[in-house]
Amino acid sequence: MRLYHNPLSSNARRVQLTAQLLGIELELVHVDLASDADRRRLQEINPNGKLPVLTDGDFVLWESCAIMQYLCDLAPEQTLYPLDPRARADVNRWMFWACQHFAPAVGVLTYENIWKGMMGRGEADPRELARGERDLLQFGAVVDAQLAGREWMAGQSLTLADLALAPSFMYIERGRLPLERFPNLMAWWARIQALPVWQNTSTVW
Ligand SMILES: N[C@@H](CCC(=O)N[C@@H](CS)C(=O)NCC(=O)O)C(=O)O
Repeated sequence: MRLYHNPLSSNARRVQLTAQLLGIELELVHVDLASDADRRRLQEINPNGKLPVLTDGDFVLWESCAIMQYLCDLAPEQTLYPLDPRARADVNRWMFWACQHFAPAVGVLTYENIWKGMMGRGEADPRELARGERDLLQFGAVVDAQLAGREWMAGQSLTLADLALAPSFMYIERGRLPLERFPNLMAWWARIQALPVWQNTSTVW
């Protein structure tokens, strides 16, 4: 199986974390999002022009969380994606939530504080910073409350719920994400960082 990715992509990292924990080897294909030729090739396999994309023979799959779930479904005996309907629904809930709410709030701050300057698009916009901070504080409080008395987002073992959320923290410092005030969240983040698989997938940047 091939994974089209870029080491700076938090969405691609979700998939790499999952694959490594499942012991599934992926052939990594580096996509340079600044290259027109790479962009054209990416568009051919994902009409959204976004990473990550998985190919498994003639099967092409995009959307990071769908890829994570597919990999788990290929792995017998895996524990990252429970089979029990309620436990699975709980994990699904946090995966959708991470994509729909948490990651976009992080994205506002990482764009304003990191990518905008790198792309020569000017200074951070104070209104956008305020919007990102407001949203992230709201959603950070939800994570903090969920982690009270729990080691991991969906209970006492690591699941796709954690792996969907964790890559949003890649840029906690550079993106100036205001999350230090949440003790349960920060303790979870320390547990994530201690995972060998987190260290194996870390970017040099
Ligand atoms: N919902 C998608 C989001 C994919 C996405 O936004 N990927 C980013 C990299 S982290 C990307 O390819 N951005 C390039 C662009 O938007 O032009 C997923 O979870 O896979």
